[in-house]
Amino acid sequence: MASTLREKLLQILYENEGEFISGQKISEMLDCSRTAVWKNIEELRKEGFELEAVQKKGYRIISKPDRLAEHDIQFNLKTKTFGQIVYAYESITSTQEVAKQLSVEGAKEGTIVVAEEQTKGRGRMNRPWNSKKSDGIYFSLILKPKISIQEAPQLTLLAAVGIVRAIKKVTDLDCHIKWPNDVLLNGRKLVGILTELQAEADQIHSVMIGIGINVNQKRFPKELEKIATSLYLQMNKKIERVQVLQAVLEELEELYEDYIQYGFDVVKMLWESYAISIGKEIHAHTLRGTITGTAKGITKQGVLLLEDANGVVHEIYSADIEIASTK
Ligand code: BTX
Repeated sequence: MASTLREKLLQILYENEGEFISGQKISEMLDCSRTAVWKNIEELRKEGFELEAVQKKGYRIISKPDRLAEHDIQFNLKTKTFGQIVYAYESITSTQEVAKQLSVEGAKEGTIVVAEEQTKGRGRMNRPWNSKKSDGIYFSLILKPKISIQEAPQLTLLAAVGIVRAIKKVTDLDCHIKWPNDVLLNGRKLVGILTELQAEADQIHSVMIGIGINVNQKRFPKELEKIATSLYLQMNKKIERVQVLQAVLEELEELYEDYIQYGFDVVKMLWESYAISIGKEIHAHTLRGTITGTAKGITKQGVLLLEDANGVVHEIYSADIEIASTK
């Protein structure tokens, strides 16, 4: 909801995108002086908005800064609940931490927490997630599904499918999924997904899906150079992060609604169509050691099935996957 004069002005400019709107008309709509309009226009310019002012015609928006603020995310967002409540930060430790706190306090399903930068962004097993300022998308989505704890890993797979589809829509790039949570582009990690639960006994209170998408990084630190990629590195041009985030929220909501209504089957089928590991020989590095075998597929719970050389099929609940061959 637009509240300050600046936000209301921005909303008017957005709604008239491409067209001029006179200072007089804006001042009438906002019930303020033309000087106040002009002052707020200057404020927006300082924030990085490019605004054209032409005598007798008025103002119009030329370009907006690539930032992930509440208003930018919600403008033209075609969802019912996903992203309709936004907590946006310049810099925080981890969006997952804030999302957890918010869900304890009763945050609604679909609420998102987004940050321009994370100082302690993390992946699974507390591994760090590189979250450099303004280059990537770092956000957490709060869900309250009525599913069992055993079914929760399905949501990681659902998220991966939604992200692949959203990236295809915005960039026409084809990503692949490596079980359970890697979205790869040309064999390199483009996206990381971290699913965490708040639950009691077998009852889920909330699920926090943390998503990190590499968008405009031009380079990565040395340790990630060979394993990470960004949309910029693949396309050689900057991509508007808001556009990617909106597409991700829209795809996720659509899949999630179907999932809640009809179950995991559709997600499973789509997931398998994007997966690169199925049918290949892989090493599954688990906490209890490494198992090598052929990836057969996933179960209805989203568990990976791995057949070893002796024909024994292992159910893999959590592991890092390394593809051993391309046969
Ligand atoms: P993961 O454990 O599968 O991957 C973590 C590993 O990925 C790291 O050890 C490192 O090798 C590599 N890595 C680190 N940063 C990047 C990067 N930017 N691009 C590619 N590879 C990288 C993946 O965990 C789950 C990551 C979730 C991140 C989101 S961001 C919003 C939310 N908040 C938060 O703290 N985490 C999630």
